[in-house]
Amino acid sequence: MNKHYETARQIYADWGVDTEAALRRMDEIPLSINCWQLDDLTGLEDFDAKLTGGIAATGNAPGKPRSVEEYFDSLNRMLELVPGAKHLALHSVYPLTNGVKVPRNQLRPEHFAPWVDYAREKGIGLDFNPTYFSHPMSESGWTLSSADEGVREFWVEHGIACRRIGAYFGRELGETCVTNHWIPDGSKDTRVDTLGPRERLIDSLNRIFAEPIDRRYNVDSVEGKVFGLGVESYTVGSHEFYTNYALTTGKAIVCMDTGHYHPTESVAAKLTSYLAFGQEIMMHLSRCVRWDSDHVAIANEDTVSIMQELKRCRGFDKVHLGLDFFDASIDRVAASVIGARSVKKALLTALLEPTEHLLKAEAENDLTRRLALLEEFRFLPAGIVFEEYCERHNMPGANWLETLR
Ligand code: RNT
Ligand code: ZN
Repeated sequence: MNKHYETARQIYADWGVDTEAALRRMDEIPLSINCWQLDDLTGLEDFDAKLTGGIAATGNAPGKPRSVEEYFDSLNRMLELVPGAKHLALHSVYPLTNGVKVPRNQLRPEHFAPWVDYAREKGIGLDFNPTYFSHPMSESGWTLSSADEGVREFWVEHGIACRRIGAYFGRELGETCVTNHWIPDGSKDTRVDTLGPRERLIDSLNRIFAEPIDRRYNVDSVEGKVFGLGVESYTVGSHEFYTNYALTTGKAIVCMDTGHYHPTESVAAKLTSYLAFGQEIMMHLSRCVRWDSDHVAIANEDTVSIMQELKRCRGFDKVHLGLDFFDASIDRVAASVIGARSVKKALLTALLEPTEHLLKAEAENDLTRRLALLEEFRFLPAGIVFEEYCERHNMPGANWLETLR
């Protein structure tokens, strides 16, 4: 036990918080780590692949994997530094086929079978993402909402193929897979017909989700967005579009990426409007610096507020926590570790919050006390409890970077 833990435990106990219960809860809430931070979303099919679709990994830090072996080396080192329950979120461009190139609309569970073995060995779950970009068929900038029936059909087939892979992950690993659908479709300049693409997208999604799949194995999420690079004026799959799709069809849940809103919009503030309707939510925790920049997630106010909201409304069973960032300007393994550990620290901070005191002050309309306590609780010693958490998982604490280096 780290020498400060007992003190921290006592400080929290004085506020009626059981640190041991919080540590147990930490192990029940998995964090889905995006596999694509480790290689700038290049994938395992083509190490020269170019990223398209209005997203970008900028920077040129050394150490980018140049082979499947190097990729796994990065992945292993990353997983060894993130304590507690984890999923790995894969993208469809990470199949393990011994160099055989499989068209995206023909991908099958067997192309990801080694990932299931890997996940089992590491004791983690798997999530999945179809890749509706970085491909000749997405070059026009339109995929599931394309006016070209051939293009649309190809991507519908891809979506169907990916859901089946997600269901395979869930069935094999006994842990629900979230398959997240994000498409780049939109327009750089003013779009005149904004309805047509949205009607086509509804039709494509309905076709993708037509096959019933047991929700214990796979849940699909749909991810909206404000804009992308070169797609500044119109985005077919907006937040409102997917919210309506999810609520009216029940075929998918909404994925909220913290980088996909107007800069002053708070994702934390949106959550209970979904939970009040019994909706599940997928989260892509990221950090937008001025725009959807996909900077490494940190334990800033945005992240902490999301965790606090979920703690206060007991929403953790309805919300899947995932990461989504790709920063190539710093060491890629360290970037992944920093993002994952920061989100876990934010989660622990929220789990340790003496929420009962806040609720009581609020119920008694003692607004002075509510604000006074909110401010005091920011600086309770959650960091010491996190060190203890790392130690119990046989992982380094605050000095983890030395281990990695
Ligand atoms: C893009 C979306 C999407 C991607 C990943 C790689 O703006 O955030 O989630 O980042 O699929
Ligand atoms: Zn995202």
